[in-house]
Amino acid sequence: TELFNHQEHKVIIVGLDNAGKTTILYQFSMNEVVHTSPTIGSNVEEIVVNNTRFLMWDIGGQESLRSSWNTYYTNTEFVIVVVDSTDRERISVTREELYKMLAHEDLRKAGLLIFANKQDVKECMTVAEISQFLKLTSIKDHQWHIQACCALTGEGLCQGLEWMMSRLKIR
Ligand code: G3D
Ligand code: MG
Repeated sequence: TELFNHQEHKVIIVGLDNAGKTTILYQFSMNEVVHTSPTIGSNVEEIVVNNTRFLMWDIGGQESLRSSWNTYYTNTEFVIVVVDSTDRERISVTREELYKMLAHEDLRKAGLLIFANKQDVKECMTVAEISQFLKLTSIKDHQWHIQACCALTGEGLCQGLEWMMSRLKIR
């Protein structure tokens, strides 16, 4: 056990149902794609990267569960928002949920990582399009970063983690 490394950074993974949250969490925890089923309730994994420990909570994204996201906010250091880049119809719902979260007192200091997932799918939205839809450049009171990824292959996921690690260092 790591006696000197007791600090754990709490991360919540949010996003609409089917965005790829569970697949990302499995990639982080096992480094392989496993069959996933819809998240009912929540799921938590501890991920250790270069001696840094993240406790990642995968929070269900179905409409009925979204109203309870705020029960997870206490002590959260990073919010990972997973976007299904193929889902143009629901990106506005994601935007609504995003700004609701950012306005929450308990997330005042949280960093925001957006995964533009499913980049392997032809004609998906690009990072630039998603940034525009989500009005990311208007976010001045949170550190944020958007990362293209494909949860199925794991592409882009490490870069997202690296951004989180880089934010920890400059605090
Ligand atoms: P959720 O936990 O956010 O609800 P899941 O989402 O992780 O359960 O993923 C929902 C579906 O999207 C799954 O498909 C999963 O395989 C698929 N998916 C996740 N990431 C990617 C990706 O990067 N590219 C593609 N093409 N598909 C992805 P199924 O068919 O198992 O429901
Ligand atoms: Mg899930």
